[in-house]
Amino acid sequence: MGKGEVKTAVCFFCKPHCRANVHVKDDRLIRVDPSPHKGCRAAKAVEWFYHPDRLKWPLKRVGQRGEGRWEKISWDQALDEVADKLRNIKDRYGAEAVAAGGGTSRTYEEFRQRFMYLFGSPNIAWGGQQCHGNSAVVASMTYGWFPHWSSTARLDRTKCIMLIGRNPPPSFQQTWEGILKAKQKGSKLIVIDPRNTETAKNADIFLQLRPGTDCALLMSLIHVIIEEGIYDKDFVAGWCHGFEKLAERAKEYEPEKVAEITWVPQEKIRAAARMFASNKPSCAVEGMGLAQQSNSTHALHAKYILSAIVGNIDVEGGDELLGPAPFITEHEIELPDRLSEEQWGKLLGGDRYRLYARPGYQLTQPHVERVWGKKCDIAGLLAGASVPATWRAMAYGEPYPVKAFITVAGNQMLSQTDTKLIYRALKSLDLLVAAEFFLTPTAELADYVFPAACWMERPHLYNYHNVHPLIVGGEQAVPEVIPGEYDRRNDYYFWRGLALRLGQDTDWPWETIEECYDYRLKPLGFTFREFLDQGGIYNPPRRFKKYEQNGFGTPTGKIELYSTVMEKLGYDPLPHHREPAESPVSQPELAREYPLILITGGRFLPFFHSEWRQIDSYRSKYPHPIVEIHPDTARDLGIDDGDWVWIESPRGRIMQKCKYFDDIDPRIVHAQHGWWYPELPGEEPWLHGVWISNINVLTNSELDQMDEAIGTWPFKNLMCKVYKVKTYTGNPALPHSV
Ligand SMILES: Nc1nc2c(c(=O)[nH]1)N[C@H]1C(S)=C(S)[C@@H](COP(=O)(O)OP(=O)(O)OC[C@H]3O[C@@H](n4cnc5c(=O)[nH]c(N)nc54)[C@H](O)[C@@H]3O)O[C@H]1N2
Ligand SMILES: Nc1nc2c(c(=O)[nH]1)N[C@H]1C(S)=C(S)[C@@H](COP(=O)(O)OP(=O)(O)OC[C@H]3O[C@@H](n4cnc5c(=O)[nH]c(N)nc54)[C@H](O)[C@@H]3O)O[C@H]1N2
Ligand code: SF4
Ligand SMILES: [Mo]
Repeated sequence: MGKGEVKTAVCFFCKPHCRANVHVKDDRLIRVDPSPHKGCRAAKAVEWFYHPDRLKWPLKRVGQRGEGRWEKISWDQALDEVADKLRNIKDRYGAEAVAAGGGTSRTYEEFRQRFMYLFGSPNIAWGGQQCHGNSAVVASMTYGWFPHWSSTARLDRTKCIMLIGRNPPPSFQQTWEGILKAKQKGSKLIVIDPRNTETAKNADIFLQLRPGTDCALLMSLIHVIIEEGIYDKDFVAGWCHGFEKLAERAKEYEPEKVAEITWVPQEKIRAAARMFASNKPSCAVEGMGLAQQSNSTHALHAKYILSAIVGNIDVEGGDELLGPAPFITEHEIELPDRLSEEQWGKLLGGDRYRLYARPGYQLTQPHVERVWGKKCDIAGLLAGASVPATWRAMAYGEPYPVKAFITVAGNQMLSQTDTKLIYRALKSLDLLVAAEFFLTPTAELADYVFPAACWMERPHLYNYHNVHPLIVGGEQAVPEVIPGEYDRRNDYYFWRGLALRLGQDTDWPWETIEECYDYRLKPLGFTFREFLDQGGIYNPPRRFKKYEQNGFGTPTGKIELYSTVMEKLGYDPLPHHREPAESPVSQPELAREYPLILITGGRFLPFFHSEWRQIDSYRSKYPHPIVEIHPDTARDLGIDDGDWVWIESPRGRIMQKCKYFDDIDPRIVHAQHGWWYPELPGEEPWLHGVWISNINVLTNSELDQMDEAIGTWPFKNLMCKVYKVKTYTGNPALPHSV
């Protein structure tokens, strides 16, 4: 027996991305030291790593798509065959007929971009439109940078924190720890959420709003702050563009009127405005409750304006604009300018959601680069093709056919909007390739599945898309390949493998990811190994008020309360409330049949999106999907606590288990996302139970129901009805696990 070792890797089981100690002996994973964060999944790393369902070899489909019959093949054969097919599709339909995507950032996304741009396709369709990508783009157009909330140290200096649709106890535990500490030091907490969550219960002021009305609420806060003259007059005069026009617009949002729109009492609106403006530095942190709306651009713009007029920008404890890290950034690796403008013009959805496409990028990015002095992308990496538009191109060939899709680290059948459309799209393809850990419902529909190395099996240099200067490094702890046992490779190997076979050789000089990291760290004067040996963390001192030297990275060099970018793109330059595309107010007819407002996907422990459902020690404790319903509503509908109920929207119905939940308005229900049943068969029609409890069977994909400038799909403002699932005593007709 060899001697045990401890290696430090960057953990990707969840968002803190801790450097985690991985104990290894004779190439076997022994354990990972869990972090102190509540619900740390690293404690289950061994159960996850050696789970019998984890993919070990590349698989090639035999039989019909979705039939669940696979042949084990080598990496070389799989890469050769996929590359051939991609070449054929490009020859026949053009490079844009190949799209690529993934989910929340989990891997080396920069190489997906590099591969695709060099291949000639702009169509990268991932989740950024509804998760942080939209925040980053709106922040870029307003501030010329994205104030990133990932650091919690800054909360030490914060006097008032406003959480807008963010519920950190289950979603960002480290942020929650920071908030609790800040509260102990006297910081105020304002929470805006339709549910009275643990977060809300800790708030000094809780604004329990109607879903999808955040923009009206935030504009009303702005109204009060301007009306009462409690904004930062010097900062506004010196550094903000368009205050007069903003003040004019804000007049429309009197608290009296906004109370009706939002269901938030006007006194609370006034109190929150005063608290936020008078306890400084304050900072406003948005979450998916704000970001996943059909009016997300305006709601986000209003949030950024609110912070700006009280003078919170780039001050310690406020909304800090930290700038990029001084190394070769991910964006420099991506090579977006190698794609011709002609090909950029084909970006799916780019003509409609222009802020999130090339036009928006071209209006914002040069100013970002002017101020920060390098190709650091805030506006661009996160932008891309409209996801629903991409599914439509696959399913219907409109506006042109998309014939191949490569998904790395995404489970779209569970995580993206309108599962029926996605299913139709994936089934229409000539080629679906997935790089995965498990045979998810999405991977089950693939032609080739590549077994990916996980975070313990790969090195990583983590900087979260250049949004801050912090760099974290971790080493590979466990081998990717143990002959005869498994043959996994990291996602860099996958992309480079395809690239080399498709004539991109000169652009991929680094044989391994470590070599690429050596190259990226050169400006800092050390190699990747040296960086790890020094402790693997680069965290330069933060500097504030940097705009005093170079201005802000926007077209006017000021914070754009009035957005010249939006104006040029043909959108309203100032925020306005737009009713959710699907709401009792915008669609009273529909509301007769679907009377309840549906919000989806509020985070909960221990799960992370659709992952971990096959891990017995978790599933045995959390076996079922939960829909929260107010007891009054449930009783009226004859539903008991714990009953299985159908949740139905105009798109379809699924079932979850009712939990009586007092802390929600009786007119709203909240359903969990990410539920599939790995224990059910993988072949069609089962697809591991993807149609049973998956909330995205109910969400929508009509292009005119998405946010107008970015294309965000609204996960948090829809309509539904609920009713009890029929059961017959003594004969539970449902599958055991359900
Ligand atoms: N209705 C509703 N839907 C939602 C949300 C909601 O609130 N409501 N939230 C949305 C949000 S914010 C997001 S970010 C998305 C998330 O969407 P996804 O990221 O698609 O969700 P996951 O279930 O985490 O799927 C990721 C898949 O990638 C695999 N994977 C993980 N790491 C790696 C890796 O390093 N390499 C490879 N090759 N594979 C890997 C995992 O096994 C998993 O199957 O879901 C969205 N879906
Ligand atoms: N345990 C766990 N942690 C996770 C994840 C996970 O899947 N599981 N996913 C990670 C990812 S990718 C992300 S993006 C983050 C997301 O984490 P958060 O940003 O916290 O997002 P959610 O939990 O989706 O929603 C936050 C709150 O928004 C509220 N909300 C719903 N509709 C509205 C609305 O219209 N307005 C307002 N103001 N609030 C509303 C919900 O009630 C919920 O309490 O979590 C990350 N962390
Ligand atoms: S599971 Fe999450 S909290 Fe635990 S070590 Fe990994 S990143 Fe950190
Ligand atoms: Mo996300």
